[in-house]
Amino acid sequence: MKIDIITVFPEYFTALGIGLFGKAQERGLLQVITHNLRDWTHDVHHSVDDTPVGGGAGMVMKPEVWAECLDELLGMKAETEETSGMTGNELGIARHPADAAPAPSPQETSTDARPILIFPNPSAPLFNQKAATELSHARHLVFGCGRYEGYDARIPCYYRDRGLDVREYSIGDYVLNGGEAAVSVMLEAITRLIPGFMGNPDSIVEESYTGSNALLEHLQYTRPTTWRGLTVPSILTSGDHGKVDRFRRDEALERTDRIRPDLIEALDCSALDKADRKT
Ligand code: 6GU
Repeated sequence: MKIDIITVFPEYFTALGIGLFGKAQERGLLQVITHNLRDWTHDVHHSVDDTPVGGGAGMVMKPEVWAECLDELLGMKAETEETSGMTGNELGIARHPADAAPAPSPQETSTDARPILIFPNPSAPLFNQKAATELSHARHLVFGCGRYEGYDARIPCYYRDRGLDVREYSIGDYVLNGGEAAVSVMLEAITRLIPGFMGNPDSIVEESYTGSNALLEHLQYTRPTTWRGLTVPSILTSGDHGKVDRFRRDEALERTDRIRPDLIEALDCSALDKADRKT
């Protein structure tokens, strides 16, 4: 998978050389290129932002700089004012960035050689395991990290209108100063699902939020079985695999109901087995 990251803080991503992510790059499974957005500016101050049209606090990232950068990375021919036409914006009203086109199915993305453009945005739909799984099938991801109050809403709109798969995601209901932390979170969730990335592929099968279960995981213990007076549940040391499985399943259901009742509500009933207690 090829990954381009556009940011005004390329140093932020030096951490991608660490651990499994670094190893995956050495092995050629991932090719990560970080780009400094300021390299596409032409003014002496290398400015990437301007005040919001209509007033308000903060600064908004300018569309021209982003477009010069994205056109180059995506191998698209630059358009001038005269040739751009009025696509998608005939009335002069920019489409809201959250009004993203429906995401293609995983089957489509897995065979799709088109780059996928991803903009972190606190006002966008939530990034989740389903999105991570879908994106792990892509051949080329381009992340655009916004800073300040965000980026001009016409940027995602423009590339979507030109047939690109453009996604905007938030990573949670809180505000960050910029998209860099969100991109590193998304990248970690996506890349660990690429076949060959993990040392032990089994470890991604039984986790929370995966499979048809989408339950929180049961608790984990290692030796010693008694530590500072605390003992692991005796069923786990019984050697009875059927009982261990049942115990873990009950614990997963109980914890999910208590900590994330929204996941129980969303549970597919066909994912429950007969022995699952009604909660
Ligand atoms: Cl994707 N960006 C920013 N700036 N803040 C966020 C976020 C993204 N997701 C949650 N908060």
